[in-house]
Order: sequence, then C-alpha cells, then structure tokens
Amino acid sequence: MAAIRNVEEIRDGALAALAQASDRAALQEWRVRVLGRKGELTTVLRSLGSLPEAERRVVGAAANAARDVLDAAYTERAARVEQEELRQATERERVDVTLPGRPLPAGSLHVITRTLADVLDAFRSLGFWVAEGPEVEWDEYNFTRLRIPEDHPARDMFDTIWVDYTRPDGRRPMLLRTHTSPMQVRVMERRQPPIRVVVPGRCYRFEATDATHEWMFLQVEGLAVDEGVSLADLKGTLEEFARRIFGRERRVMLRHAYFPFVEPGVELAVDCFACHGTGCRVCGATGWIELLGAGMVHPEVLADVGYDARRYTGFAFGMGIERVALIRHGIDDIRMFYSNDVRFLEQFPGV
Ligand code: 2U9
Repeated sequence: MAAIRNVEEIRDGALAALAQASDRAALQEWRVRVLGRKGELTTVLRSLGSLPEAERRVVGAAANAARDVLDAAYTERAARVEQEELRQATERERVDVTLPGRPLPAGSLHVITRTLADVLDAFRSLGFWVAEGPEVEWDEYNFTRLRIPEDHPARDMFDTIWVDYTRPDGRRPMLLRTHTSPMQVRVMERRQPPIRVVVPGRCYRFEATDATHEWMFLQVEGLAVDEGVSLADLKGTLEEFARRIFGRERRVMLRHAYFPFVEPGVELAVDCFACHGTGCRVCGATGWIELLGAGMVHPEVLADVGYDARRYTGFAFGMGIERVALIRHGIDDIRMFYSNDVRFLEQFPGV
C-alpha cells in the first residue's frame, strides 16, 4: 500500500531529521514541520477520508503509531538537547572559586581627623580633659567676655560670619564662633579650679581662602587654671606636646605676641624637624616653625567668670589643627585638606 509506505517514509525521514536537531530553535522548527497542524503526518491523517474503509483503518493505525513514535522521540531528543545546552552553559560560566577575590578599596580616617585624635591624646596624657561647645555663639561669649568689646580694634583679628538673628530680649547678636574660646568661658562659669581642659571644634572666619587660610578650620584650645600656674608651666606643657607630635628631640621657643584675652601673650615655635634648626624650605630658612598662640589668661577674664584673680592664675593656648597637619606632613596648601581629592587623601593611609 502506497499510503503506508508514505507514512513509513515520513516517520523515518522525520527521525533522521530529529537526530540532526541540536538546539532549541531546530527542535521547535522540526516539531511544527512534522507534528504541527499543517505537518506532514497530520496531512496524511486528514486525507484518510478519501481512502477505502479497509485501507483507511490500516493507514490510520500506522499514522497514529508513527505519531506516537515521533512524539516519544521528540521528548527524548528535547531532554538531551536541553541537558547539552546546560552542560555547555555551565562550562562557559564556570567560576574558579579558588581564585583570590578582588580587594575592595578600603576607606580610612581623614588626615585631619587623625591629627586631631593625636593632639587630643597628647593633652589627655598630660592630664587635660576634653570638652566641646556650640558652633553658633553669642557675641558676648565669643568677644565681650574675652576682653574684645564692640568697636575694639582686636575684632579685626577675627573677621566674623554673623547669624541673622537677634533675640527679642535684646541679647547681643549671634555668630559662627571665630575660635573655641567661648567654651572655656562656659567651662569656668560651671566649675571651680583646678581646670585642665582642651576644647576641639570647628571655627569660622569671614575671609578669602588661600594656601594658608580656610574660612572654616578645626581648632584646639586649651586652658589650665589653678593656684600658682605660671608661664613655665605653659612652656613645659607645650614643649611636651610638641615632642609627642613632632618628635622627642624638639625644642620650643616663645616670642611675645598680642591677644586681648592673655597677658603676656606668646607665640610658640618649634625647631624645624626637617633641618634641625639650620634653615631650609620647610621653615622658610629661619630654623623655627611657628605653631600656635598662647599666654597667661588675663586676670580680667578670670574675674569676669567669678574667680578670685589674686588667688588663681591660668595659661591658655590655641592652635589650628590644619596647621599642625601641614607642618607634620610637609604640605604647602591648606586647601588640599577639604578639596576631597582622593589622590591626595590616599597618601595618608591608616585606621
Ligand atoms: C580663655 C582665655 C584665653 C586662647 C588663646 C591663642 C592665644 C591663639 C590662635 C592660634 C591659631 C587661633 O587657630 S588660630 O587662628 N590662638 O593664638 N588662643 S591664647 O586663649 C584663651 C582662650 C579662652 C577663656
């Protein structure tokens, strides 16, 4: 019977084609072509009606049997192709778990943060405690209580950023503190001598930024008040501080300077650690590097907080942490600290 031979040819041809199908797309194409609604086998089944009764049954049975065979062959082939594709993908995407990982860039403390921590540690180990105060201050605490009344020429030393607010009770205007000194006044208001305190904090000045000035900077000021505190105590304390920060062999020099809240006022310089005092680029050929300002607390400042200025004396000092970091690391532009250039900051790795 020609029709049966036709069914067998279709089946054998389809099985041979199936064996060649090696991916999902080829399998799909085969399925449509062989088993689909317009597929070769379906066409045979559709045409059964035109065959004589006896032939129809035989050819129909043969076509259905061929269909079952092809269905089963398709299922098996599809499973094998899928398995093979999975194997290839696994091979392609294989991860070598024994390879070392890529290191993540680790952050570290900012060079100014670390300098501040070292400065505070040095003073802690000398018996000072640490206090912090508000950045927005009253004119009264920032200036008047420190012997800088309104219209005093010393106000020019502290170009001020004013806060646009005056209290209804007429209290003097507010400002961004120009130094941390107002906090020492607050400490003295609250407690009696002996006092040994260092006050770190951000300070603000209304001035143009250049290589040695920032409009915002970090200051540490210190205050020691007790009976019998002298300029020798000031010098000894700051010399020990300078040695802890800049090296054990450092020497310090005091020179007269004027600050309204101290008398006498001094400027403290350390001998240049780069040239050991002979003169070089770091110290501007002088052999000395100016580090900070200091002095004996003016008796009027002590009396103003209610201390007996005949019984108690005190020394005070103030320094910019950026300046300490500039000197320590031989940097020549203060603006580098806050421009957040990672190439600069990465040069100071650490905790
Ligand atoms: C009270 C009494 C006295 C603090 C002092 C200086 C000298 C000083 C500057 C250094 C560089 C500020 O950061 S800077 O611009 N400071 O020179 N500071 S004596 O004297 C005080 C403070 C508070 C009650």
